[in-house]
Amino acid sequence: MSLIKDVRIFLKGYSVYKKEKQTPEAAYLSMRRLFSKTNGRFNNIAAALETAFMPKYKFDPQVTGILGTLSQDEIKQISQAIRENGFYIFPRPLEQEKVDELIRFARTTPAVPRIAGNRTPVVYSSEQPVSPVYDFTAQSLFEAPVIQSLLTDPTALAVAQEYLGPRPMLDLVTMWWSTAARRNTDLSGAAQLYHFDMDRIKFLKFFIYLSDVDTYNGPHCYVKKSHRVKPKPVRRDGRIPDEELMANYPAADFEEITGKAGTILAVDTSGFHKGKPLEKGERLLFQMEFATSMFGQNYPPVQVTEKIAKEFLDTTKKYDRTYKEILKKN
Ligand SMILES: O=C(O)CCC(=O)C(=O)O
Ligand SMILES: [Fe+2]
Repeated sequence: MSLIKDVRIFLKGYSVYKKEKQTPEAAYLSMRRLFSKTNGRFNNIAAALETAFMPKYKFDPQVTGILGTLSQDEIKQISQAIRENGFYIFPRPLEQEKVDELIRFARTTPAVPRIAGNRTPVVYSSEQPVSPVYDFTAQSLFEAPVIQSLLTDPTALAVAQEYLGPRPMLDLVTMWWSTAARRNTDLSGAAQLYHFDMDRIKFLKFFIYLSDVDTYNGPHCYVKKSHRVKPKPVRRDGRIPDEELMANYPAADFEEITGKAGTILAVDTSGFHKGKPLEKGERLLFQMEFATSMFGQNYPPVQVTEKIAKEFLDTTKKYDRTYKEILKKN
């Protein structure tokens, strides 16, 4: 399809999204193609246009939260580091109390095995897992007070705003166990082959390791600077074999990010990344993503049930744009 045609489909679909808060599939696919065809330039322009004149949230000169106490300068430096390398590893882990609470949640809340045939939710047990991945539902995540505190964390919001430009929208919240079960069977479905994400026009993910992660139990792998630079031979959507990427980027740019439980990363996953296939053990990971808009992949919104704390809903009102499309009030 020609570039012009993709732009036209995108623009038409964007106006549908603005009206209906749902993106037509064809427009979403055009955006994905335009990202590759223009080496990301299209997305930068579209993000700048869609958020032009949009006011920013005003944060205090010092913002305190899960990322520590950050001055405006530090927030700028973090954003600059992500712009440069595609990711940033925060020096300070998530406080132990929250880590423990998240693990308690993950050991008591049913999760959905990501495996063909059996999608019945189960409470994960480290003994004999049968699926390479167990996903928690967004609904169950939003209903957990500890997760509500992460979703409204001012330091994460401030970093996301600095990186993305406008008042960011929370567009995806996930958490999953990865295991060594059935390894080599479906690495693609488990996001364990290199790929880039392109669900939104521009976005930033926060990852929090909730188990100690070493080279054997699934470190997040990222090709440094690949969010900015994609050599022609690998500038395509889909999963890309390691060998092919290795032929196109210097060996020194392949980062394998290990870390203790509590390690927090900010990652622009429009660069090449994967979870390394596990050889043993398990990995528990929490993830939240902020984006310039919800244009793109349509995910079902989270229902505001009585399990969602009033304090949380009050805070979401303070950051109106961030939560207004992901939460559905009845
Ligand atoms: O498991 C990982 O480390 C990466 C998962 C992934 O591809 C993603 O969250 O976009
Ligand atoms: Fe991904």
